[in-house]
Amino acid sequence: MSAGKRGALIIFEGCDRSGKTTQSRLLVELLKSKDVPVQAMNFPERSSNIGQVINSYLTNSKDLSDEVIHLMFSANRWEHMNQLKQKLLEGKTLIVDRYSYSGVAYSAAKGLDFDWCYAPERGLLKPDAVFYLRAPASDLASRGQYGEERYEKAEFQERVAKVFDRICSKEASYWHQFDASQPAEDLHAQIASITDELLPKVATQPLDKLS
Ligand code: NYM
Repeated sequence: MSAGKRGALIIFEGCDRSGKTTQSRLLVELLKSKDVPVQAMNFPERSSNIGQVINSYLTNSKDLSDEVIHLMFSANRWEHMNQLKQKLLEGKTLIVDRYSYSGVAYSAAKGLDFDWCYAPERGLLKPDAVFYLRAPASDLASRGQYGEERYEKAEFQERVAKVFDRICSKEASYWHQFDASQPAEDLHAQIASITDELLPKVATQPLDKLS
């Protein structure tokens, strides 16, 4: 990369089955084809010790209180922050499937206080853009059976979507909402065009923190 140019931190958010995984893959492939240094990541990152506890919880082999698992998800982001920062400063753009907002949305949907949920996220790197894939939970459910993991129930997902909507209207300056029920190629084209404008714009901006 040219001196002083950093990569962008781009997050995909949305309910389960909203197409985040497909869209992040398409965006990574596009950027690679343009020789943009890029890396895909996702949270939870299940390989660390904390990540393995989260995985046991999600696959129902372990029970933890709502508060404890919430803080584990947050700790899982914190334990990777130096690594993310370093990559961004080296000029790598990071395309991340889920971040702090999933942490808040899934826990607040269980009834935990919104501000309490957000508090441990303060100080983490602030994304340059969040691409929020939004579709009615009934549409998402009709894409096929939800899996076996915790949270994969239409009624719960509807509550999660409400919290995402609330965050989206509060953080409108860097959140971009998309209709997730449109064809994947159309969605990708919109995401690609926003990313095209974003990368040169943020390249010389300092990294910011969630406040
Ligand atoms: N999830 C994910 C949370 O509850 N809190 C978080 O902080 C994060 C990052 O984990 N149903 C939930 C949302 C998903 C589940 O994510 C696993 P994925 O993207 O399916 O691996």
